[in-house]
Amino acid sequence: MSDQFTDEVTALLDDFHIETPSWGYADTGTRFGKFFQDAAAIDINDKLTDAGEVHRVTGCCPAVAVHVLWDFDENTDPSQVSELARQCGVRIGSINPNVFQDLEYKLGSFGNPDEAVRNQALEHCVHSIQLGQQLQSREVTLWFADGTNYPGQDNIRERKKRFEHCLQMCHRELSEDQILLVEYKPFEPAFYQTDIADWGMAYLYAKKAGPQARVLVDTGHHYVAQNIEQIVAWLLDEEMLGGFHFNDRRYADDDLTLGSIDPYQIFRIFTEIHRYAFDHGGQYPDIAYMVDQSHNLKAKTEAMIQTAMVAQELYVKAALVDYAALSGHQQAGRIVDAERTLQDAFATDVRPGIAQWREQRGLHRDPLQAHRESGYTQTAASDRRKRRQEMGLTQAASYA
Ligand code: PSV
Ligand code: MN
Repeated sequence: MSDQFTDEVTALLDDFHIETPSWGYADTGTRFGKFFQDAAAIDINDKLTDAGEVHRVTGCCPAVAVHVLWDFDENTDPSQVSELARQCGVRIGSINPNVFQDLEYKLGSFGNPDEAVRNQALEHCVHSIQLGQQLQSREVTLWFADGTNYPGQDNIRERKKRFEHCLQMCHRELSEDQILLVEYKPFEPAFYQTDIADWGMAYLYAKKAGPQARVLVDTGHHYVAQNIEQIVAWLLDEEMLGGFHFNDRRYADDDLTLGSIDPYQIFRIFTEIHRYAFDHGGQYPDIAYMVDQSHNLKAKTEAMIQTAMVAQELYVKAALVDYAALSGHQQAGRIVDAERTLQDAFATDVRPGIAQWREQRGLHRDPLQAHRESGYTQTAASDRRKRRQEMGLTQAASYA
């Protein structure tokens, strides 16, 4: 490994940053209930502190995604949040408007048949875009729970037009530094038809919205057996890939830890990115790498550290592919050799090399060990347990 672990890969790791989500540090659950954790974050302060801990030990998670309704209220001063993040050693990353939980959105937000509700959703998104400007954040990430549950429930073409219009209105509000990311999802919570069901729809909406809109690929938002790396390759080729929400899945949008089920798939996605750079004189595409996971069973900060470590490993493995040899094999139709080129890189143990990179950057060789030895979770648990008591918050598991 050590002779393969070139300066080039070290430089790649220096540039590989992955954003963690504020919602991944708070208590979450399934529709059947929640298993509360004493160390789970109570407020934005805790979330930023946890994200700071993840960055402290991994050195690759400098930004935190925020969800507007979950992290801000009318009394929140954005400059204070930025300052808080700075004190925690991180910065505010993508802004996620929330037009899916308020009761008005029962029939949708941008797709709602009622213009007043569409305007309410638009207003919230515009407010989120402005919040992004105040927080000096670049990505505005749009995900919609919109869709219908029953055939005939609404006019599908009309819903499309409503979306096109609202997305164009959002785009008009962007500053020149901002990027609008359009996320797709094939089903859930809508089960008959989703208004942005796949990458093609997201692509079309983004194209129509304006030049600063791109597609966001959430790895959990695909049907089983979908070839995600092909979607990535196509979006790269069209210069329309804006970012990722990383997680793993087995059945649906399971929010499992990246690479826990199918690490080879994430590796293959990364090979498309390295291959793009290889074909473009070493120029890497400008992509926002973000995690979208809520761990219900694992300790949350630990799971986020594990995620960042896995992301680094798979990114580096994919960088080790001999792309010149691969091109030659592809050109000559040597299928077995081409496939072996990928498999050889995937089979390489890159962990010692990454540990060495950490050491060179003043980090512990093993971020999880550093985190555990610090006693961070125990301290957070006792502090937050006490605060919950003082605030009168109870943590009884509820089952629906
Ligand atoms: C929806 O399933 C999603 O992937 C969107 O990105 C949301 O913002 C996030 O999860 C949290 O609900
Ligand atoms: Mn997502």
